Amino acid sequence: MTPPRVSVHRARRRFTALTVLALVSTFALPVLSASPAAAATPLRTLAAAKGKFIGFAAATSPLANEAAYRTIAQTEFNQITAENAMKWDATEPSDNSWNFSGADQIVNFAVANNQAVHGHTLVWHSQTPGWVQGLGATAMRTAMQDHITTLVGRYASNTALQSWDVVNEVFEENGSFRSSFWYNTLGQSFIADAFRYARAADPDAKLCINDYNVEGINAKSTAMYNLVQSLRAQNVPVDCVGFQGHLATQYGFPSDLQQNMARFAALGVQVRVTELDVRILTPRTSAKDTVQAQYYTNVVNACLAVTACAGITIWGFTDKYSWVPDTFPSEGFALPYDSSYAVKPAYTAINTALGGSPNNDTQAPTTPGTPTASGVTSSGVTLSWTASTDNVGVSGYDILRAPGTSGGSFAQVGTSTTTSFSDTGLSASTSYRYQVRARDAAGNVSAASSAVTVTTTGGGTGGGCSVTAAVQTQWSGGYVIQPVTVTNTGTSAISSWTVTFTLPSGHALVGQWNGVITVSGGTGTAKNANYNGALAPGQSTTFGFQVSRPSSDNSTASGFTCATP
Ligand code: 9MR
Repeated sequence: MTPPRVSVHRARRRFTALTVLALVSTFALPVLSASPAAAATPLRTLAAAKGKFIGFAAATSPLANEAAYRTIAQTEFNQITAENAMKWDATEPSDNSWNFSGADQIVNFAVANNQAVHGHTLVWHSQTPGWVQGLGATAMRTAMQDHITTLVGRYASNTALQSWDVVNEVFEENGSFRSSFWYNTLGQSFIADAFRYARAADPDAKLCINDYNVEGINAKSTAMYNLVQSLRAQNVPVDCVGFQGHLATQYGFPSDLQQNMARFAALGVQVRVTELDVRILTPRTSAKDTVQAQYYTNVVNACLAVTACAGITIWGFTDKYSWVPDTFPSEGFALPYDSSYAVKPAYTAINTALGGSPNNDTQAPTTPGTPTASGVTSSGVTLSWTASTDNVGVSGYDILRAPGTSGGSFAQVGTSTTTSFSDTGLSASTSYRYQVRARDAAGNVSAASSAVTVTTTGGGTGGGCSVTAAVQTQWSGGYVIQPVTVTNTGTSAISSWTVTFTLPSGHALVGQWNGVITVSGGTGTAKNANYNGALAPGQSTTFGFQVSRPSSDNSTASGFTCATP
């Protein structure tokens, strides 16, 4: 047995503007574990891969007016329930006087975003206008039939509208029928009648009975179980059972949720979690966020474990719009996004339980090492570089290329999941610059590495050489070019080589090794040392040098070319 939970239908408290202000300032916390919407795989993608829906209850005003709300609504969810817009007081406020504006708005949004709609709710004791409540038995039954026929009929041919809560909250906590005006006027037959009217109006929709505090196995859920069994035995078209899932961390998790779902599933009905939220006692803390996240995990796991569980609808998604604080003044923060639309640990929990690997990661990988070039030919080059590191893990590298030895702009020419990349299709005797940058799974991108300049060979045979150069390190007053790699790209040995490069004005050579470098005007000329001029075909050697430059200047030597005289 789960501990008793407080009714979700305690009278709503009306707040004065002053009270609301006081609450806002009491609740104004430093942001806890919330971060900008993670670049995680959306919940709807993950849920669909598991054959489940993941939905939310939509409020019409932010859906119409807030881009941030809409973006999350369409990106993350593949199912929508109208939080209030399809209820009786919204759709038929007086007898046969209809208002479908909110209902249509939600259905249209769902159609536009390839989402299923769950109609909520046809026959309920709450949010039903007084004109219905005061009717005698015959007129009340007729009003119920008219309401169901018109509302369900309106969307029956719309493939987005896939299911309805036909009757809602018909039990008391002890499992007896709720003493509502429906029951008191019509007796329990109103339930079977409602299902039959709904089936007649839409033969394809899944027809559900829905309630709260029925997540675990208890007197109320057992009464519901018995009713569903008995209705189905009488061929009443009950297809589905909704467990609302208004949970609160202070009452503990209904650990027999999965078992409870499974016993309903064995009756042949679909089950679903229809109104999930997990409220906490204010103030919000990270410890409470963690407990709340675990509850969300548990619900997702239970649904995944029961084949007949079609999916989960969260009752909203942002703490900005939640029924909880209005009903339970010292409780709230029940949803997976905070009131600024940042994800909370609960979001991460749902995403993870659905098989995603979100990490709320905003830290970019470190910058990769300057690429070095090898295997330079007349049309290609192989680049390799030192790996980046990342707090979560590097998922790959982008390879960027710019034309020439300076100027132009870098454009991405490929990606690699290793620390090397071969570029092909280059022009002979042409210079290119390459940079690499790293990505992580959350989409964070590192800075681009320093560039290496590559000059393709002339494409002929015989002696020839290529050169690549990398900036090993730099500071405000200078830099080191190392290694400059000279490769014999020909088919016969060479005995000497000459590399030329451009030194920007104000740059001066202050050190060199493994080569003999002279500078004249803005051109550097490097000849081999007496021990590294001889290179067999394919063989490489390296040299390097150090340059001083004005502290305001961050350019480096460029335009390396190689010749074999
Ligand atoms: O979230 C709904 C809130 O905006 C309404 O004021 C309230 C009126 O009763 O209904 C809320 O939604 C309820 C749902 O329709 C049925 N199950 C309980 C939900 C929370 O009260």
